[in-house]
Amino acid sequence: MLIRFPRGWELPEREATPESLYFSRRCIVRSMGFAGIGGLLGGNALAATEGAALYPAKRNPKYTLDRPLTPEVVATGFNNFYEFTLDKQRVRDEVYRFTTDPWKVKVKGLVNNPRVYDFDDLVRRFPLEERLYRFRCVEAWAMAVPWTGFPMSALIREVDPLPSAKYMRMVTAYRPEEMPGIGSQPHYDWPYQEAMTIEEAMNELALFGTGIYGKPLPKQNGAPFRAIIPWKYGLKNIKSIVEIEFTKKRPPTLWNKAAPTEYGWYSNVNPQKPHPRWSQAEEQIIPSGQRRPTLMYNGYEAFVAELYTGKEY
Ligand SMILES: Nc1nc2c(c(=O)[nH]1)N[C@H]1C(S)=C(S)[C@@H](COP(=O)(O)O)O[C@H]1N2
Ligand SMILES: [Mo]
Repeated sequence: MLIRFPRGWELPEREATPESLYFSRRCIVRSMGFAGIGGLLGGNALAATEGAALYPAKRNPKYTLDRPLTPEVVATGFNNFYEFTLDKQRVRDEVYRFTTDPWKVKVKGLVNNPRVYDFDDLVRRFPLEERLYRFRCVEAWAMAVPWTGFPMSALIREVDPLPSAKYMRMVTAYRPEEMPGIGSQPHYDWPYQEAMTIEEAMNELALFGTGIYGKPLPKQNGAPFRAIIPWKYGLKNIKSIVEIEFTKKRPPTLWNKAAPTEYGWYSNVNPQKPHPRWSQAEEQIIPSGQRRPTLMYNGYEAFVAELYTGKEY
């Protein structure tokens, strides 16, 4: 993984939508309600009213931040999604071929209720909420994002893992014809895969994400369905998930397999554990470049420390 800090990160004027403008637009949309939006958008009425019914989801006030939210234009314009390109500022321009509707998510392996969810059903089946979380990439840049999604635990309870299941594996769509980065980086072990223990996935912080900034996920952020695991490095937050499998054996993961000394299987945020080529003691907030001390478990120690007591990762 290349470190490319957004030093001197500058936005063209036309893209720099002030947050205040964005929020007032959102309020207008909300006050128009169902009929207003459908009427306005004509042909797109169905999609628009569906979106209006689900987004913005109610914010869960339990999860608070110690820093301002990252501007939307930054979080949706500076992305890691290697299936498309390694150039973070070009991901959003390379996703146009990627089709995310219809979308199915297959849940299989050691469960009592294996099933295939249609994303449109999935997103209605489990109540959505908004949470403000810190987000920390292993490359040492950090942001703060309003995610929409639902706890992984809700889906896990429904599929009901067998007692022998210990791990949850997640797999990204593999579509070389829509994802130019797969062909240009054949040395990675595609499809992108991630995994965690079921115990970790049952933690209240772990979400399946469907939205960001009060709207459905844009493709560059992992539409329509991704993992949000705020105490782990960004690379664990796998995007565009098509398959979830419950296993007895620990599944391999793309980055851990590619470079095990650089990207641990657990990849919990830890200021004391340097990457071989850089310190993790500090992080750089995007887009300002402000430096802050990295927090143990990204500041979520109170929620997750007990998962790891007595263990060495
Ligand atoms: N499928 C897939 N998921 C992925 C990645 C990727 O390259 N492919 N990159 C990861 C990394 S390294 C980071 S930092 C986050 C970035 O998420 P964002 O673009 O929404 O900020 O996505 C993670 N999920
Ligand atoms: Mo990352």
